[in-house]
Amino acid sequence: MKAAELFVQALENEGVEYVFGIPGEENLDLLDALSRSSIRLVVTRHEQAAGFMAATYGRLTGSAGVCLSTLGPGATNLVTAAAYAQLGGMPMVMITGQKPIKTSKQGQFQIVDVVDMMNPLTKYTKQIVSATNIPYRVREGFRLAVEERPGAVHLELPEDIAREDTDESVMEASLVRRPVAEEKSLRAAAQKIEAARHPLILVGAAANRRLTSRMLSRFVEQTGIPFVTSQMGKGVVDENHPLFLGTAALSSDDFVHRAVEHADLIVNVGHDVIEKPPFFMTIKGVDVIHVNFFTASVDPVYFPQTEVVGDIAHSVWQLSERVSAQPGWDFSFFMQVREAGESYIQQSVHDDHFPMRPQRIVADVDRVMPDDAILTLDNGIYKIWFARNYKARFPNTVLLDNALAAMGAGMPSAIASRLVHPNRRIMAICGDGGFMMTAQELETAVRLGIDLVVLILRDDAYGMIKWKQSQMGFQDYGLDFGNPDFVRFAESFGAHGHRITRAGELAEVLESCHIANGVHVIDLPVDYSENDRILNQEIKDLSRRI
Ligand SMILES: Cc1ncc(C[n+]2csc(CCOP(=O)(O)OP(=O)(O)O)c2C)c(N)n1
Repeated sequence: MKAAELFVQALENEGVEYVFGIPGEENLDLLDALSRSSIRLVVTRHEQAAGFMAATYGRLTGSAGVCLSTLGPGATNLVTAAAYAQLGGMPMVMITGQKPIKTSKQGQFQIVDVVDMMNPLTKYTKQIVSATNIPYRVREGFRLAVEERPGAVHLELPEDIAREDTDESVMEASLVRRPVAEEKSLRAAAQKIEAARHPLILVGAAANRRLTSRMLSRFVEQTGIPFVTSQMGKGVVDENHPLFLGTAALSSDDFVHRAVEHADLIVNVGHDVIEKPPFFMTIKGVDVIHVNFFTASVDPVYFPQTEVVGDIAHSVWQLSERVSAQPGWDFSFFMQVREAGESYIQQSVHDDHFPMRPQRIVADVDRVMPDDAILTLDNGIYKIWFARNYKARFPNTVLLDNALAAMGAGMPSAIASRLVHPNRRIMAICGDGGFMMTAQELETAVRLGIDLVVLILRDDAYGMIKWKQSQMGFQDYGLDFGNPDFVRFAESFGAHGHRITRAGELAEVLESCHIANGVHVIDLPVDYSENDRILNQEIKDLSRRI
């Protein structure tokens, strides 16, 4: 058989269901082999979007998502998605083509050293130089992509190698279990937790795994210790739980930070320094227990005193076997924080102001999304509002990127989420800036015949940067733009377009879009004029009064 066929067999052997991407002439042998495989090719309109889709597939399933591009320009278009997967800890394998490596008559046309280019953005980047290497390169690539900490992998399959004849066969995965934490560290951590006066659990990105979620929910339930989350730790434990104190969406001075400042011990589960963490290490006298797959890297903002290193789900389970609720624990201040934070959120759920303010938008979205629904957030100022006000109930139901924080991932992530979860409610939330970075994928969604809701928060500007600009005392400059008519834009793709004209309409329109079939794009004018006052002053002042 041809090497390209062996390559596709190796992908099938890894359980690959989808390949997202844009083939070039250098991938034609691979494409031909794919056409006879069990794998579904999802052709996109930009390689970056294919990468976002593959990464999201990986994030949701724990198995590597796969994307494909040609050499040179196709591969350079994958760069942002590679960084997205790598920083976000999402398993993804990128396959790129290349000119023949043995003899080529085309000089340097379109040649970029893609393997080198991917080096800082991946866990593993290799050119396949012989058909014989395919089984082990593919196996090693997939192994590394999914292994903690998951990330991006790149394999380059040159045209002449893809065409070689081979009689190699694929390699099977070995049975492997993650190492678990050692007894002494578990005992030390358990003793510290029981001896503390105000212990607090902080849930981070690496805890966003199904089994860890179960174990952590049990730990919270059993011990009664309150918890807060980072942005990418949202949903690991049900945020409607009475012990949930909030998500750290702002860097400091939100209600939730008052709880963090009050804690004398933080059990930091699944912390990843890639996420901007709440700056608790500077708090006087605070003790931090790091529960993670790896030891904490030395960092000026993070230097825990105790480390419980090993499979996180196992460590949390073991801690729950060793820690019981203590009479000396005092959570009364934490409960005041929860009460104050919650009633502040509730104040704006009926705000009829139009254009709508973000707080009411979050409340309306929350109302129409059932517990297992998935929100995929692009990057803009609304991300802060959704992170702090929306209640996620299950792991991986709020797919936001607080690692690379790249604009443009919102809609492609929603498309991939739909392929993984055909029966859940799925909604992309995008700013008008971020949406337009991958808007062409509306065509992909329509062509796939999927049901999808895309909510565009339209302020005709790069709102997040405007907020920072005003916070830093600069004049309003350089951040406004015009927009297409999003309703007609959507319709031109064969999608349905909707425009919200008063606050009361939003929940109703969202509900009807979710019930209807097809792709729905909603143009929602948003008023960000209060962002600065609220995020930088009001929340700070109110939270200080607790
Ligand atoms: C690819 C990329 N380019 C630039 C930025 C910097 N950036 C962060 S948020 C933002 C503005 C987002 O604007 P929009 O999508 O309209 O959302 P808004 O903040 O207005 O709600 C920019 C430019 C980024 N994070 N990613």
